Amino acid sequence: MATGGDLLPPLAPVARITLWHTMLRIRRFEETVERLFLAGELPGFVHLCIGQEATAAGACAALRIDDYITSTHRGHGHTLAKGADPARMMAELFGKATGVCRGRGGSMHIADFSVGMLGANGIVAGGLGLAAGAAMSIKLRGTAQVALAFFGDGAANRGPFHESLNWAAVYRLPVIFLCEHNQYASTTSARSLTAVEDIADRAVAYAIPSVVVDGNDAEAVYEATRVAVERARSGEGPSLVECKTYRLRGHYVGDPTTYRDREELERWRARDPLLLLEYRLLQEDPTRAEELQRLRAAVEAELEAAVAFARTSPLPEAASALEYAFIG
Ligand SMILES: Cc1ncc(C[n+]2csc(CCOP(=O)(O)OP(=O)(O)O)c2C)c(N)n1
Ligand SMILES: [Mg+2]
Repeated sequence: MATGGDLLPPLAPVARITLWHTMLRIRRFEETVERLFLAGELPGFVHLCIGQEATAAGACAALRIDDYITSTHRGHGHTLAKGADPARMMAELFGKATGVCRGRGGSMHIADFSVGMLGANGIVAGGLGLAAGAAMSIKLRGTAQVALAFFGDGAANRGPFHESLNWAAVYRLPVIFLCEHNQYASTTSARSLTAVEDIADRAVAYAIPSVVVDGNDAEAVYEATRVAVERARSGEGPSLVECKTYRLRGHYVGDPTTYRDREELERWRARDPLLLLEYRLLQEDPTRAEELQRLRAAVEAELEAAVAFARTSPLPEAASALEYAFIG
């Protein structure tokens, strides 16, 4: 096992503004995607992570570009936070040839290997095994990388969760299992179908250290992930980080969300991760307002350019339909 990757220090003030900026980029990207989808401009099916931006931004801030992540069906935030180009991501969602997967992946199978993003996944819990496999390859190749799997509370009730944790523990793999506990799996509340309050409790069964954090606090997510990454990089094996959060939108765009009440939604809306960090940053130093405003404008310009790029890009050639497919 190679050790000695750069260990990251606690966040400096400027890095906390970057964290807020990343969350804003995700929020505005997804609000735009929602609007475009409802206008009929995007094919397929779209799951948004609005309300959960702190987990993507906080966790990826603790990773290097050559570290790996695996994602879920709700993967735009993870992909952006890991460093993918929003214009090529937008083109992917439009199914265009200039997309990060040449228009073949779309929202639910978005990936960008150039920034270590190994893929969103239509199979719930599919990413855990892929991350354990990536971590196995890191160990065999002897590099100082780590792998991190984002997964949901619903995924923790599937077999691959248990298989991946056991495998990672036995081989002391450099992997972080990061649970985005957003209280629901589709329309089912975790309370009704998950026997434990904290998914982190299950890590004990595999001798894996775990921690539960406020998943709407990007700094807390960063700090917990940083500790887990240090453990992985120094050869001490896997960790589980559970982030308590909430999706402020439906399971998918178009979900009427009749299964949750208004009061619950309002309670979580008041804990919007972007507002929480913005409040903290401005409380400490009100003069930061100008900087935040400048970043807001930059985000809008970036998005406008991304949408224009996606709209004007060509669709893949029909004759290329079988390219990049593995045909036995
Ligand atoms: C193996 C499998 N079973 C069921 C589904 C249908 N499905 C898609 S998303 C989802 C809920 C997943 O919940 P969770 O893991 O908590 O992620 P969240 O949607 O909350 O981000 C389900 C059941 C699927 N895609 N794959
Ligand atoms: Mg969930």
